[in-house]
Amino acid sequence: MDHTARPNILPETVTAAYIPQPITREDVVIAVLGVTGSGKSAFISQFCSGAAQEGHGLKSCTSEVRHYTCMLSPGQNLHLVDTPGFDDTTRSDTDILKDIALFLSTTYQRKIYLSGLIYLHRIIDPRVTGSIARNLRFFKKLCGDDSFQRIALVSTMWDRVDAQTGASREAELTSTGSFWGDMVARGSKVYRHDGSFDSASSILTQVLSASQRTVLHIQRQMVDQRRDLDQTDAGMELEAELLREKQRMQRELTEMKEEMEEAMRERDGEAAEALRKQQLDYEAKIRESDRQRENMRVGFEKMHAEKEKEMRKLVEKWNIEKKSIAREINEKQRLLESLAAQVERMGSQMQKDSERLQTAQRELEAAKKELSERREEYTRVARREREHGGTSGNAISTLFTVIGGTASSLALLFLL
Ligand SMILES: Nc1nc2c(ncn2[C@@H]2O[C@H](COP(=O)(O)OP(=O)(O)OP(=O)(O)O)[C@@H](O)[C@H]2O)c(=O)[nH]1
Ligand SMILES: [Mg+2]
Repeated sequence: MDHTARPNILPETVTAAYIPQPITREDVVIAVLGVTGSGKSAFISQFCSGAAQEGHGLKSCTSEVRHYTCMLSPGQNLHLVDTPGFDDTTRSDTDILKDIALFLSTTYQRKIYLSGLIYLHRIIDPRVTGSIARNLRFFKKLCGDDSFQRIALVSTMWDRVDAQTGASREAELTSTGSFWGDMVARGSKVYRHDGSFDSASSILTQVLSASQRTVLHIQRQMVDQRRDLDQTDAGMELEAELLREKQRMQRELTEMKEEMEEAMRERDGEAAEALRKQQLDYEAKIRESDRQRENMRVGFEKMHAEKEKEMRKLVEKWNIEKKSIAREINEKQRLLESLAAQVERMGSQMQKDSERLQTAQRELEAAKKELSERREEYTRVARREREHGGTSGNAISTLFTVIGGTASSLALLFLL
C-alpha cells in the first residue's frame, strides 16, 4: 500500500460541470463500483465537480450507470463511470446488473477497454453484512480473476474512524478470502480514502499509472461468446441467489399454510386473516422473483434494443415537455411585452405631467415676483401720496395697474 505518492491530478484539471462526452478508444475509462452509500458519486465528484449526485439520506442515490468526463491532458479525456450498488433501495438487482452489463458490453463491442476498476467500501461499517458480501460476490463474478490486478480496493471514510479500528477492519478485509483476500492475492491494490481531494487524486493517479487495459468476464461472455445475461458468471450468481431466496420463501409459505389451517380449525379468525395477508405478500414476492429471473434471459443485442426503445420513449416524453415549456415561455414573453408597453405609456404620461408641473411652477414664481414688485410699487405711490397730501390722476392709474396685476397673479395661484 502506498500512501505517499504525490497527487498529480491537480485541482485545475477538475471540470466545473458535467458535460457528457462520447467515449472514444483513446480515452481512459475507469468504472467505480461498491455498495450504496460507499461514496462512489462523492469520489467521482472530486474530479468532475458537482457532477455525480451524492446521496445524503438513507435511500440509494445513483440509480443508473452514467459516465462523467474530465480532462487528463489536452486531447485526452478520462471517463469515470458511476454505477448503482446492487443493494439499491429503489431498483431490483437484475435491473442493475442489466444496466452495468449493457454499459460494459456496449463499450467493449466498440473496442473501448477499461483502464481500471475502483471498488469502494465504507471502513466505518463494523461488519461485512450479508448485503456487502453479496455485492462483492457479484463484483468479482462481473470482473473475473484475470482482471483482479486492475482493481483498486478503496475503503472510504477514514476521516470518520479512528486509525486503529480502521486498520484492524482493513486487515480483516484483506486477509479474508471471501472478502478482499482472493482479489489481493491476485494483484488488487488496497487504498484508503478520507474524503479529501488529495487522497482521491492520489488513488486515481496510482490507478492510472498502470498502462495496461483489461477485459472483464461479463464483456467476453456477453459479446464474444454471445451468452444471455443469465448464462454469464454474474448472472448465474444472481440467478442462484434468487432461486435460494425463492426456495426459502416457498418453505415459509408451506409453513404458513399449515399454520393457517390450524388457525381455522381452532376458529381463530384473526390469526387466519393475518396469515392469509402474509401468504398473499409472499406469493407476490415469489412472482416478482420469477419475473426477475426471466428478465435476465436476454442477450446483449436484445438488451441494447430494449434500452434504445426506452431511450426513444424518454426522448418523446422530453419533446412533449419541451413543447409545453416553449408554449409557457411564449405566453410569459407576451405578458412581459404587454406589461413593458404599459410601463412605457405610463412613463411618457408622467414625463408630460412633470413638464406641465415645471411650467406651472415657473409661472407661479414669476407671478410671485411680479406681485411683490407691484406691492413695493404701491407702497412707494402711497407713501408719495401721503407726502404730497393728495391723489393725482397719475397715481390712480398706477394703483389700478397694481391691483389688476395682483388679481391676475392670484387667479393663477388658484388655478394651480
Ligand atoms: N466523511 C466522509 N464522507 C463521505 C466519504 N465518501 C463519501 N462520503 C459521503 O457519504 C455519503 C454517500 O456518498 P455517495 O457518494 O452518495 O455514495 P454512493 O456510493 O454514490 O451511493 P449510491 O448512489 O446510493 O449507490 C455522501 O453524503 C458523501 O458525501 C468520505 O470519505 N468521508
Ligand atoms: Mg451514487
